[in-house]
Amino acid sequence: LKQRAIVVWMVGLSGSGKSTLARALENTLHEEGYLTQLLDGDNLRVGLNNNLTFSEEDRKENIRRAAETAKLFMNAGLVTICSFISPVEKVRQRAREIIGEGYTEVFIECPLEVCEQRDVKGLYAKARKGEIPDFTGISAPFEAPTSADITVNTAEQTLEESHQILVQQILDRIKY
Ligand code: GGZ
Repeated sequence: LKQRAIVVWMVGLSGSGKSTLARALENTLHEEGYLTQLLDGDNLRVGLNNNLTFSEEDRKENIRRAAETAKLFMNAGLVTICSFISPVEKVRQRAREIIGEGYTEVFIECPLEVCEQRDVKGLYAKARKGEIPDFTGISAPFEAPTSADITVNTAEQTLEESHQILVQQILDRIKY
């Protein structure tokens, strides 16, 4: 297999562009002939993690299960792309410990104000009205990563620019 398996762990607020960049990264890596697996908060919470809420405890468990699952795929040789808010340093540290050497943290940086203006799914408006409890950035904490391996800024760059940076950085780490 002509690839180094790693876990690309994407961190960022709702609306920062994580899922979009994760899917785009997966598509490009496919085109380049790499085998990948995508794990996304949105879809893991429908299946494997469907008993979990957004309480601090449940987010911790969400990330623990995601990290354990990612490790299985990584050890099977796949470039595993994970897209979870992963809001606090403590849970990211846990993911880093579970996954070990291949853990590659990517911060999808975007100010809360910009995410809130985008409000793609109308969740921020609902959170402001108190209709969604524990909403990250509004009524639940988000600690910006301070030790990310790669950072892209979707407020200052176009999606295409962020994508290109990400692809280049990841290819450098996975190609022989
Ligand atoms: C944050 C929430 C919440 C609350 C629902 N807080 O942008 P989205 O909608 O499509 O993706 C978000 C997703 C976040 O799930 P994660 O598993 O990534 O979160 S964590 O890592 O913190 O466990 C958002 C939606 O779920 N969503 N309620 N209260 N995001």
